Amino acid sequence: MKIGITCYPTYGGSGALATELGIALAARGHEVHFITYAQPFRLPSFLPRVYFHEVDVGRYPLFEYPPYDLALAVRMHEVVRDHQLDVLHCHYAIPHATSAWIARSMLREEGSDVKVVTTLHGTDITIVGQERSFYSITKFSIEKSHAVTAVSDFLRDETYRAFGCVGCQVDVIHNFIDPHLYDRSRHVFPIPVDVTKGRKVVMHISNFRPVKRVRDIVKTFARINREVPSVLIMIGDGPERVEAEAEARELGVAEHVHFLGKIDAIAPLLAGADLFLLTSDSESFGLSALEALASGVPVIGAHAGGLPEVVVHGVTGYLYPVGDVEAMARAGVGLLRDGKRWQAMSNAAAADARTRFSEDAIVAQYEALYERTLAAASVSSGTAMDVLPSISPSSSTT
Ligand code: GMT
Repeated sequence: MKIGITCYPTYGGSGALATELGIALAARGHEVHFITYAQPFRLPSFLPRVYFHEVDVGRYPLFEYPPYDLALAVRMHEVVRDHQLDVLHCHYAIPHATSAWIARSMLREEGSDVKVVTTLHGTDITIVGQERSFYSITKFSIEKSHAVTAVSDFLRDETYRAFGCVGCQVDVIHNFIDPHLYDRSRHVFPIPVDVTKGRKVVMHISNFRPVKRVRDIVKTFARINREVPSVLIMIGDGPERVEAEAEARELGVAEHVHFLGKIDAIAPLLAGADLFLLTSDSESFGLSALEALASGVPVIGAHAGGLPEVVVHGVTGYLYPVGDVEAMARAGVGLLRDGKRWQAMSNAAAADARTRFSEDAIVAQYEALYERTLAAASVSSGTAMDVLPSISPSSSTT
């Protein structure tokens, strides 16, 4: 198949997942075309059958807000037309699925077509998509996709609840890991020993947006550090980083908290971690938590959104109510002090991640979805909406 993938190229789970999917599809013989405004952060410079098409928004003095969605639609239209793509796979509903709908409308005017698959990742449904400014276009764009997937049961149910849905179909296809890459025995931990000084390594990776509650990460760590000599390695960057730095200073642990910034290759870092923290307000899946588990790192975090579908409480980690940093820290201290229990949980985490979220099985689910969508479309000469029933108006939210 020839597949176009549009995602946010910036540091974050949806871009990471979309890129890993594209790479895996190309390895299985498909032709993959990334269409976005910058090279996705996890995309290496060259891979066979993988192409990158940059969207140029240009500059025009009249535009205080350059219309990226239109420039994206134009690029999608060109790439589908010039490379005869079968499928446009949009990751994160807005504006990607909206632009795909425009590109498809242009193609149909010319007598050709493309199938649109949209994967919902999280805040496109739970936060941004429910804002008044975006609610109706999010709903429209989901409805106009030929197939829609969500990365967790939680996110599928939240889509039905928030956008109203009678008889519509959102398929759950979970995020995945490459078991070979996230194997702690394969890596050398790149952090110099004079940083850790024999201390336990607690880790967090995110884009430091408010939803991640990174101050709770520091609060939890500070409590752990009182009982167990440890360091906190913070990977990523974003608007709440300064708050996290301030929290570390206020709690007197700044010398043990290391902010490394945005790092693409996280497997070697996870391979040296003893504990991973994810304290988000809401987390539709928690790809970084899955990458930690696959690396044999138990996860402690918030019982929020789809995270309980990834972390098995008491088996591969521990989950507590959002904001309960005391309970999270207690669980962390107990685990870090008990080597035997830690090893059992580390083994269980690595095994469970491989059993339920392995790349091969999950990429095959996407391939099957593309094939179903193309087959359904080929027996139908009608509109996109003939393929799958659409979300219809019922409950509202905002
Ligand atoms: O939805 C977002 O906030 C963006 C996205 C990202 O790019 O970071 O994160 C979401 O998608 C990831 C990949 O599917 C999930 O693992 C994250 O849980 C999810 N983030 C939230 O729900 C906050």
